[in-house]
Amino acid sequence: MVEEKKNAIPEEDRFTYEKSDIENERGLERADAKYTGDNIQVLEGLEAVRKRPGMYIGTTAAAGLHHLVWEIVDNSIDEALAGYCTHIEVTINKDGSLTVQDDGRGIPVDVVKKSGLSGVETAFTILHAGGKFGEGGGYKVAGGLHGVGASVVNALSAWLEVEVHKEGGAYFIRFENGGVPVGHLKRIADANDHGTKVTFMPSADTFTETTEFNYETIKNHLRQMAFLNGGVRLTLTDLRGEAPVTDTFLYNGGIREYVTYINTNKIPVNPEVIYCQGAESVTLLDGVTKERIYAEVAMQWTDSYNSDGTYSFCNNISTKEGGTHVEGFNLALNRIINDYARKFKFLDEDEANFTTDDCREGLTAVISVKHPNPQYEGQTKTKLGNSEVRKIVSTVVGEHLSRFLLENPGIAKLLIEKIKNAAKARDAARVAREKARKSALDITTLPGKLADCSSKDPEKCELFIVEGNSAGGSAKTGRDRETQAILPLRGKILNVEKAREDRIWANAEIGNMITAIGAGVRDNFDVSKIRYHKIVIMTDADVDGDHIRILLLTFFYRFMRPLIDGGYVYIAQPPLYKIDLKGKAYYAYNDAQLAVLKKALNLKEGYPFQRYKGLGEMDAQQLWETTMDPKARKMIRITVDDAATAEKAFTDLMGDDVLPRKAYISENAKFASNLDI
Ligand code: 28F
Repeated sequence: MVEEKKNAIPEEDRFTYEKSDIENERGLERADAKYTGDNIQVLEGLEAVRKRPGMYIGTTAAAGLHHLVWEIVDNSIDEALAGYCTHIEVTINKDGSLTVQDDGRGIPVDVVKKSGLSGVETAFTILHAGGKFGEGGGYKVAGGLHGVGASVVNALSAWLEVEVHKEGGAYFIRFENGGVPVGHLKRIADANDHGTKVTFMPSADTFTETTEFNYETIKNHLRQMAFLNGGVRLTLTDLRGEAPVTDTFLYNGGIREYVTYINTNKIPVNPEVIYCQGAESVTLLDGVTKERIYAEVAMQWTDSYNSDGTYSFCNNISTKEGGTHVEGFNLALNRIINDYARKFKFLDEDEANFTTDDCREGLTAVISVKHPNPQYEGQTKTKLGNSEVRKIVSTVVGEHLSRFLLENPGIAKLLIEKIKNAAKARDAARVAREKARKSALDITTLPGKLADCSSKDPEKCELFIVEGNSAGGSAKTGRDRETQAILPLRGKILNVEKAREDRIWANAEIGNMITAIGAGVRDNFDVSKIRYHKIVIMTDADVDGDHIRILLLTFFYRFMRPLIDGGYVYIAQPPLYKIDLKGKAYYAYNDAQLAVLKKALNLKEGYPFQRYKGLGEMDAQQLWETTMDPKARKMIRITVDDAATAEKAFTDLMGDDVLPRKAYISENAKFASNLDI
């Protein structure tokens, strides 16, 4: 690939380029960036990132590791949004490094006045360099920073290589130990294509938990990028296994296709996705620069009953806490639906308006705005604060939706009738909820089936929700009574995805869980009131058990979302196999472990072993020592790193089409991350 410079340039003249190399670069100015103050500052800048990575990427756990990927991919996406790149390839290499390659213009290779370095070296060594908007650009979201630029990736990489193809030449530079350039940007060959390729190896000094990229995580992110940036092709390839694994995403319909994807297996009310877009110019803070704000919305109602199917983004970043773009959308939705309902007598004079929730029942909407200078607010900085956005979105949606209803009276009728039913169910549910809430709040009515623990310190307490009475009995006997409570489930629980709210409140199993957890549900769910800091789902390791597990996860996702977001939900992992040898019992939790165990005990071929069919086959002692004892057990902690994926997973599962359900159940909970807790 490139003849490696044997040894890095000695410290003292690191920023002095050999004249020959530079002047041969077809008139590139000589970069005599001597060891000046700001170059020392350059190194200190990257050192600062290495010292406090959390400041720049939010966390050094797996989520932070993947932030490095998003940073580099974002730079290619920006090149695509500028109209110069159509294909972005992400490759997880055999050695664990990751490559992102685009076919854009190629990062500028000429020398940047201010830093005296090439554009490439500036982008990869100066903090916030190449920021999207002017000096020190880049914007902060999601706990860490977004758009901090590629220099943060460089600072947190054991090594990083950049190859730029531009104007007939191929240029290369390598950095090591967190961004120290090895040699300088060199022209290494002719090139008749164009683009930028970055390969980096995350530093194990920074990412102590894991430096292993997760294929699903990257795949979900690239799919979302492809939906949000219609027309850009994103490819992911994993070279770590025996054979390469690859996925390609290209959605020319952009967010319209995103809505269609989320609505897979749901029955639409309006067959084609309603799409609207608009833009407006604003003058930036400097009072001079005019920038465009773009807003686009795609929406489709389906036969589902949930009202939280709105996904909002700003500059391709998920604004999980919503913000002014969502407020604008809700305002328009509520106004247009109610005006139409009154105009065509679906609502009588004396009847109250539909609420926004009524209007959003079964609605999947994707709201994507592009803003030159976004202001984020909220707990995790994922709430868009720019007030001018509210009007833009409200106008765009208002105009388009009212036109759609007027032009499609048949569909409008179906929609309004669905919304009207939602309003009726809301009233009925409120009555039922009021009743359930009263019983849920006075703990004395704890369900009889709950074998509670004696400790009252939620941090220490765990609630095991156990499939079947026999396993429930063993769990009650085998548990640690001080900290472990048991709630046996009688068979399948109600599928909240397909049931209307009033039926949900009437369901005993659901009511028992709400009462036991003790923190209410939905908007008045208060995570500080939960009675257990671990909610453990313990079901059989068969398809029925998996189904019950997913029904429970659907319930938690729909009614106690902070429980999942806060990482309070776990899945118990009972052993699959047991081997008795010389009076001792050995357990294996999967086929691989069974093989290892057989070898470790050097058993003869055909030595008998037990395959557990259900929890009920274990006695209390075995259940305790294999699945409940904190010192021995292995549990999966549920996290939802991508709401839309989870949304689709649930509807895939709960949808009418059995195939995705079976395929889905057989895999582990897709959005869980294994942690030995
Ligand atoms: C695999 C990662 O980083 N692609 C990129 C470009 C193209 C230009 C550019 C990037 C600093 C602030 C201008 C080229 N020609 N892929 C990438 N492709 N950065 S990053 O310019 C950055 C400069 O603004 C580019 C003309 N204009 C811009």
